[in-house]
Amino acid sequence: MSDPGRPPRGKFITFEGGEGAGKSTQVRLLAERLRVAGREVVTTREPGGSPGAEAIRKLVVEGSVDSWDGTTEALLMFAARRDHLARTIWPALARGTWVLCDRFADSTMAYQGQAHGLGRSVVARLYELAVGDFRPDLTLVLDLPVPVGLARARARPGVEDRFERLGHAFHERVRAGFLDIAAAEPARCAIVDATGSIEAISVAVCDTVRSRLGAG
Ligand code: T5A
Repeated sequence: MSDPGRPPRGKFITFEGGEGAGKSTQVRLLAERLRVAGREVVTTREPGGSPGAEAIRKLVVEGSVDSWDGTTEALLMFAARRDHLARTIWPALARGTWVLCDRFADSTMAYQGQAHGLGRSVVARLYELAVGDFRPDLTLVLDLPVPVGLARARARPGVEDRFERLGHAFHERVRAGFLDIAAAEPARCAIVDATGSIEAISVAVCDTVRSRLGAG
């Protein structure tokens, strides 16, 4: 039974996947559909999503590939995440707003933990310190072959970022990392085939939100 003295907690939905998987596109489309259905929705992203975290984003996403090693990257990601949670995500959820987030901690597990070789236990310890026992209500893992995602990312306007310049093998490890996470936590995660049209993927995303969370 809900506590009448406390506002309802919104849902926290994260979108994960490799470069160019279509996360930003699908965050925007799901937000539009939820708003039409009458929900308050905040869209946000990682790294970033609060002024402090956006400043950290600039440090990690820009510059040369070897600016940071995997450990430093993971520490920066969790510093940004802590600020993002405290200033943006948790206050919105407490108001009953739904929060749709373009990447969250599974990206640190896949990129720094798996692809950079930092290891699952180190990332899990940082998670515990920065995030505690808070978890997304639903994580949509947008999955597609690495060359397709990189081609999409490179075709969009803007400058190629540090991570896009890492090699094919790195991005294959990232993809495997996300699939491992989804296999290990099937109650939280759903894999969405991201190779189809934007509209077909949007329908799959909405169906998953409806079946898992009873809305969308
Ligand atoms: N990172 C992040 C870590 O290493 N550790 C961490 O803990 C975190 C949080 C920055 C980098 O930070 C790393 C991972 C990243 O490399 P970012 O800026 O969010 O993260 O970079 P990406 O997530 O890679 O952003 P992209 O814009 O490349 O990918 P999206 O958001 O998945 O894709 P989207 O929606 O922008 O689409 C890309 C292009 O493809 C088109 C779009 O129109 C767009 O042009 N597109 C499609 N085209 C055809 N068919 C479809 N179905 C399409 N869907 C989208």
